[in-house]
Order: sequence, then C-alpha cells, then structure tokens
Amino acid sequence: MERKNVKLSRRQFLKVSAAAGVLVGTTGTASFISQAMAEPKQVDPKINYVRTTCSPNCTGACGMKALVEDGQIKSIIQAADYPEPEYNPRGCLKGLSMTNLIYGPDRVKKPLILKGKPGSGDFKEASWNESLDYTAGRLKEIADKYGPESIGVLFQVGGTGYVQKGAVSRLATLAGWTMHHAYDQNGDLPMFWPMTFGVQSEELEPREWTNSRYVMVFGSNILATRIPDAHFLLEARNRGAKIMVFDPNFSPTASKADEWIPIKASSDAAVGLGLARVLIEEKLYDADFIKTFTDLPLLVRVDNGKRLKADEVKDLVKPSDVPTYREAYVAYNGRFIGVHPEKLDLSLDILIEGEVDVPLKTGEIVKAKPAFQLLKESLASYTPEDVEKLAGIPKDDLVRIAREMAGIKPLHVIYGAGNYQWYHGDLKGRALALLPVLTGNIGKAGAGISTYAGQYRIRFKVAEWWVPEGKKQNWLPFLYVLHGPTKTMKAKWPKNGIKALIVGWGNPFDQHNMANKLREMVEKEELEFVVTTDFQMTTTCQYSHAVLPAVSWYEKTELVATPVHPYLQLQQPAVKPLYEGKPEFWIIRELAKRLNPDFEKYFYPDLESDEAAQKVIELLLKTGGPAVAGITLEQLKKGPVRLKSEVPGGRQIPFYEQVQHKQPFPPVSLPAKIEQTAQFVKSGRIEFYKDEDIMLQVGEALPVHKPPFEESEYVLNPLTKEKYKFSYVTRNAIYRVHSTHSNNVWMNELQEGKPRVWLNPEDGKEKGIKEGDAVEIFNDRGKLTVYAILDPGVGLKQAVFEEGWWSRYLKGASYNALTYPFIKPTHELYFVPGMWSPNTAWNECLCDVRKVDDIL
Ligand SMILES: Nc1nc2c(c(=O)[nH]1)N[C@H]1C(S)=C(S)[C@@H](COP(=O)(O)OP(=O)(O)OC[C@H]3O[C@@H](n4cnc5c(=O)[nH]c(N)nc54)[C@H](O)[C@@H]3O)O[C@H]1N2
Ligand SMILES: Nc1nc2c(c(=O)[nH]1)N[C@H]1C(S)=C(S)[C@@H](COP(=O)(O)OP(=O)(O)OC[C@H]3O[C@@H](n4cnc5c(=O)[nH]c(N)nc54)[C@H](O)[C@@H]3O)O[C@H]1N2
Ligand code: SF4
Ligand SMILES: [Mo]
Repeated sequence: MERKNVKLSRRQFLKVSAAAGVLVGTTGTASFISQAMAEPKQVDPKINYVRTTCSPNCTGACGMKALVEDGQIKSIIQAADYPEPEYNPRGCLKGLSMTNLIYGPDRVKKPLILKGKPGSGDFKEASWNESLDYTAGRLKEIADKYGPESIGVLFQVGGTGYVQKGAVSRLATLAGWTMHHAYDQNGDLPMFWPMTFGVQSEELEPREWTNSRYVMVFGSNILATRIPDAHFLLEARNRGAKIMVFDPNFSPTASKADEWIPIKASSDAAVGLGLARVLIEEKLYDADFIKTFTDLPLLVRVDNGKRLKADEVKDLVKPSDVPTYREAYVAYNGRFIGVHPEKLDLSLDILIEGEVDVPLKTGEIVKAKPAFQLLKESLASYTPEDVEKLAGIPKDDLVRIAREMAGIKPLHVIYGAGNYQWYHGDLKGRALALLPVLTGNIGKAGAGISTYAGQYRIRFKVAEWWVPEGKKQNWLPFLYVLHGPTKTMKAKWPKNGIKALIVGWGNPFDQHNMANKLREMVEKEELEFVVTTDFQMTTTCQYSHAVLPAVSWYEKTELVATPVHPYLQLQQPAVKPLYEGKPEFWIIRELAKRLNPDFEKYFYPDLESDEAAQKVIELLLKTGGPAVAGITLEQLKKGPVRLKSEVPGGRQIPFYEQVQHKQPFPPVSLPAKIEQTAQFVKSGRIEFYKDEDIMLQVGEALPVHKPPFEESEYVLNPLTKEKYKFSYVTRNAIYRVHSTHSNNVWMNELQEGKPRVWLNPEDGKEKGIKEGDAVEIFNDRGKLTVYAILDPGVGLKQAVFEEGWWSRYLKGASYNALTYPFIKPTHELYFVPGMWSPNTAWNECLCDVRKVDDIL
C-alpha cells in the first residue's frame, strides 16, 4: 500500500493536545472534555470510527477511536466511553499522534534478513516464506546443537495484549524455549511486595485516590508517567487531601504538591524508618491492626535471630492443618500461644514489647522478643537527627510529618519505579510499607501503598491459552543473560547459556542495561541468532538476523486489561495490516508449523488470524475465572467492561478481603499458585521480620537504610568510589513511552530533537558547564553526548537523563551502556517468575559529566 498523507494538521493536533493538557491541569473537566471530544454532528458516511485501545508499555490502556477514511486512519481521538464518567477521557499526546508512527518512515514494511554485519543496517528484503523458513531453520539448528532452552524469549507486559503475547508464550512452552519475564527485566518488580505482603504487587485504582486524605508520593512522577490518571491526584487535593512529594528532584508532580521534600537520592528507607520511629515512640500506631494482621507480635529467638516455631516450644504443637508452605509461629500473652498462619484471630492482649524466656522441647530455655520490640530497637538508629544526616530532611519536618500522617486518614503511599530501581529498592519499600501498616491504612478505601509501574499483574487466568495443557515452562531472569549465572541462583541456567533471542514488543538493544554488551554478544556470535518482530525499525531490529514486520495496535484484534484503570477492553483493527505486516498470532503460527508440524493444531489452523484472535478471547473469557465471569465478546465490542472484584462497588482496593474478612496473606497473584507465593510470608501475615538465612547474613532481617553503591558499584570496582561522584538517574520521559515515540516528529519537536541531561547549577559551575552546552556523561562502561540543562530543582551530584532515546539520536551510543546488571543475593532466595526474582536497578549507576566541544 502506498503511504498517503495523513490529514491531521498540526493545528488540529494542538487543539486536541490543549484539551488533553486541561485534563491534567484542572479537575472536574471531564464533561467539558467529553464534549470537546464528541463526534462531529455531521458524520460523513465514508468516515468510520473504530473503538480500540492504545496499548504501549505505559499500560495506560486508554480507550481511543480511530477515524478511518478510505482505509486510512486520519486521526485518533479519545473514546471517552467508560461507564464511569470519572475515567473519561483518557489519553495523552503520544497516543493521539500515533499516526506519526503507524504511517512513519521507520515502519518495517517487509521481512528482512541480515546480509552484512549486525548493526550495519545491511539487510535484504525477503518474502514471508523465505524469512520464516530461515528463522525456523536457524532456531531448529540452535535447539539441536545447544538444546531448546538455549533460545530465550523476550516479550513485554502481558496485560497490554493477552492474545498475541499468549501466542508467543504458547509456542515457547511447546518448543521448550526459555522465557524471560518482563517485570524484573524492566526493573519494575518492587521486591518489597513479595517480601512484605507475599504478592507480586498491588495498587489502588486511580479513582480511589480521590478518597485519600494524605498522600505521600515517594519518587513517582505521576504527572508525566500516569498522564491519564494524574487528574485524580489533583482532584484528591481539591477535596482536601494533602499531597507530599518526596523526590530528590523537583518533578512535575512535586510542582503540584502541597509540599515537596527534597531528599538525598536513595535515602527513602531512612525517611520511612525515621517516620516509623516517631510513630512508635509517640504511640501513634494502630496496635490492634498490627496485632491482628502483621508478624510484629510473633516471637523471634534472640540467640539465632530465627522466628520461634510452635513446634519448638514445650507443650505447643503445630496444628495438623497447617499447609506445608506455611508455618505456625508463637506469640505470648502470659502464656505461649501457637499462631495458626491461616487464622488472624490473635488475642489483642498479646505482648508486642519486652523479652520472654521460652522453654523449648529440648529442655533448653532461650530468650525471645516480639518482632515489634526488635523493630523498635532497630529504629533507635533513625532519630530525627540521624535521618537529617542520612536523607537531608530537616529533623523538625520529619517529626511534624509523622504526626500529621498519623492523624489524617486515609493515608496512601505511592512508591515510584524511579525510586525502587535502585539496588536497595526492596529495603526502601519495606521501610515505606511500615507507614500505612503501622497506622492501619491497609485494605480500606483510599488507603494503602501502591506501585504504579510496569503493571504486569495479569487480571485473570490465562493458562488455557498461554500454557498448553500438561506442558511446563522454562523461565530465566534476563539479568543472568547479561551478568552470567551466579552460585546462589534458584532459576535454572541453561547448560549452554542463551544462544538465541526471540524479541517482541521490546527494544532491549536500547532499553536494557549493558545494551552494548548485548550488541557485542551478537557481533562475537555468542548470541548466534536474534529475531525481532516489531512494526518499527528499532535499534534491536538493526542488530537482529531476521526482522519480521508486525503491526501496530490499530491493525489487529487483541484483549487488554492493565491494572491501572480496571477495565477489560478490545483492540479492534481500524485498518488492515499495512504493507506486509502481520499480527504476531499469524507469525507465531507460521513459525510453529515450520518448527514442528504437530504444533500447528495449537493455533486454530483453520481460521484467519483476526477470527482466531476472537476465538482466543472467547476462550479467555470462559476460563479466566471470577474477574471476567459473564463478560462476553459481544459486550466488549460495544465498549469497555469493568473487571469484577469482591470489593463493594467492584473497586480495586488491595487486601480488602484480608482486612475486612480476616483472610490470611497473601491473596493469589496470578498466574502463580498460592503455595508458590504463600511461602514468601509463611506466617500468613504482613511480614516485616524476614528470618531466612540470607536475610540474617546481610543484616536485612528488618528494614534498614543502606546507602547506594556500597554493595554494588564499589564492590564491582573499588576505584569508582573516588572516580565517579554522580548518580546516573534515568527517569521516564513525558515525550515517549520508553523508546516508543522516540522517532515521533511532533514529540521531538517539543524537545527540539535534543537528548538532554539535567544538572544542578552548582555542579554545572564546578564542571564549567553552561546551559545548552554539549556534555558527555560517562563511566568505565560507556558514554553518551547530550545537551545540558542547569536546573536548581535537580539534586546535587545527579545526572538526570530521560531514558528511551534510540541510539541513532545519540550518535549510535546506547544510554544504557553505562548501567550494570547488579544482582542482589536476597532476590535469589526464591524464584517465582516475575514475582520473586532478581530485579534490575537502573539508577544504581555511577558516572561523571564533562563539557565537550560539540555533539556532531
Ligand atoms: N510518559 C510516559 N509514561 C510512562 C512511561 C514512559 O516511558 N513515558 N513508562 C511507564 C513505565 S513502564 C513505568 S515503569 C513508569 C515509571 O514511572 P515512575 O514510577 O514515575 O518512574 P520514573 O519516571 O523513573 O521516576 C520517577 C521519579 O523518581 C525520582 N527518583 C529517582 N530516584 C529516587 C530516589 O532515590 N528517591 C526518590 N524519592 N525519588 C527518586 C525521580 O527524580 C523521578 O521524579 O511509567 C510508566 N508511564
Ligand atoms: N536506564 C534505564 N533503562 C530503562 C529504564 C530506566 O528507567 N532507565 N526503564 C525500564 C523500564 S521501566 C521499561 S518498562 C523498559 C521498557 O523497554 P521496552 O520494553 O524495550 O519498551 P519500548 O522501548 O517502548 O519498546 C517497545 C517496542 O515494541 C514495539 N511495539 C509496540 N507495539 C507492538 C506490537 O503490537 N507488536 C510488536 N511486535 N511490537 C510492538 C515498539 O515499536 C517498540 O519498539 O525500559 C527499561 N529501561
Ligand atoms: S501512550 Fe499511554 S497514556 Fe498515552 S494515550 Fe497511549 S495508553 Fe494512554
Ligand atoms: Mo516499566
């Protein structure tokens, strides 16, 4: 098909953008916007509106309507058809200007096979048959030589496409390939969740934000990274909520807060612990809540730091109905009580402070203390004076904030990705979780702790489609591919390592750390084959041996449900696949039958791929469990349908059932089975004390503050301590969704096409750097050249870079060449894919900056 001009003019675009801007800037505008976005009165019969879903990795999943004329998308507008008017409309400028990508010059039009060296851009165009035969042939050779598990499969967030990504999972499972979960690969897995609550992650739905009255945002840039929901935060403020933003940098979100508290980078654990100390010292905590729902009353042996088990204690027995993946521990209220992990019925006269002598079955007497007592002792190192030194927050402010937050309910803590993407992100999360838990702000409207990143939580059961019956999947955290295996890893390292990669929905050769190493691995043929499906010619495509043209989300059928706004939505094709692009389902089926003729039957061989996708959606709705029960494809064709929930009003309030109905922790995290995740919190309670050996060894039984770099960069190379003084903080850009829209001309115009680094003016002065200068950000691993912005809102000794630029905008360099795949040993304690797994820590990276003559 010939490319025709898309008629949406810049003026029209700006009109739409202005409306979307209002959405973020004010509240109560929903009806105004709905009017502005309403269909024109005189509808040309040649114009067709197709309701679909914008579905990049930002997981906003905004309902959109494509205006289609003569088989071309002329423009995209917000659908504004959610049954709850508060959710209308959703969208951002990227989504509205998606036609720039769909019809853009970087579109992959035909299958490509690499002719020259990887990265050379020397490809030959091939027919689908040739490219599929070639790809299947190479994959078969590699599987025969090294075993099928040496083929790694990378694909992104399940929630943005249950059908097409499911097809990839289905084939990977049949073929015995190794899957890499996107959650930890992206660094989005907040490890404090499984450690503390036993779940993958949880969050309040944004509509619930307006019920909060005290909101503490720790490094989450909602105004830039949750654009369609940002208005709920502002509305909460209009309704009287106090918004407190803790961020080393004056972010757009900080600019809308009641207070911005600039803290030192990666000092959040100290802040959380300092606040917790005041709550405990001044008895501002909810004692009944912590006795009922947490492990804080459970006794811990003083001699070995282990939690006391009921089985150990004289005259106590472990109840016979305790499942093997849980444990019965002990509490004390004048006598010793065995605490059943599935019954949250501990008496409220239970001891939480002090020390007791415990007679053991062996005849020994040991000393034990409730975990609360140990926490209190440990918090003694976080006095307001200490925290002022560690985090830079004035001591009086700390005390004032602690008193304030304890007095105003509901309290909601938002913990952002930029903040947990540090080596000790788990410790920070465990410390921050103390705030809502100590004050009893869990399982209630407008209350809790949330992480809004990645949004990998799948919303319903997918096994029927994703995992062919009776088959097992191989999983390997992607960090090991770069870092190499470790002695302590629980995941299984393929005996010959990873020799080939199958990539979809991602651009790891820009977006993953050691992106340069990945390139080197291809150049040196350590990675013998890479095949990528994308609709755009990304850096990853440039380094691939075969590029298979996929289609954008306006050209195929898909089912979408991300956790942010809890709606199930269809992606319906607005136009036929452009050029020779094909939906992944089609590509996978073609590959499957070439790999093994027996595989074809798993992919609806008699149906055209969009029809097959609809069949898959029906299957998922039928077998997806309670969240989708009763929802039909026909209903979805008419518009979005809210997922079901047990919470009154169908709301998404984490741990509602645990707290209101005293159910043991954790709730199920799909697709894992309860026995896989309940082992994370064996007490059946919210756990702050972790007594596994590795936790005791590294001094992290309780949440503590550990400064950045000491267990990462300085161990890797002690010289870095003197050599590199800047933190390389890579936040997400409002102009892109990671590297998607990197090449969107309108978005680039807004940034003058310039990759930039934000520096504090004092640092600029010291380095002789002025606003607009070309500067190099570098360390021993890599470098990139960008333009300097001197901003007093940026904390000292930080080089803040907005990630996601394709390397062609960085003179071929990868901004991720500087970062390193550190693996924290406590993340290797269990392995449940995408739930307890080594997580990437982008910001744990040292660098320096220097002025250079120019960029070109
Ligand atoms: N427009 C847009 N939206 C997106 C995305 C996108 O690329 N573009 N990506 C989506 C995805 S996949 C994700 S994961 C999310 C991520 O979105 P966020 O969770 O907002 O993460 P970041 O943008 O990395 O960083 C947020 C803030 O963390 C601060 N920060 C960094 N280090 C620390 C620290 O140690 N302590 C504290 N308190 N703050 C710190 C930074 O200064 C920054 O203001 O956004 C999603 N939404
Ligand atoms: N240094 C540093 N690195 C980071 C981060 C950071 O903060 N700092 N953030 C990390 C985070 S949180 C994330 S989530 C990752 C994201 O990194 P990636 O997952 O690699 O995300 P994108 O760069 O958006 O790449 C998505 C690709 O999918 C393609 N695509 C879109 N739709 C489709 C489709 O329907 N089919 C196919 N086949 N392809 C499609 C797009 O064209 C695009 O090339 O980056 C991580 N990298
Ligand atoms: S890019 Fe994200 S926030 Fe913007 S319209 Fe698309 S889904 Fe919504
Ligand atoms: Mo992410």
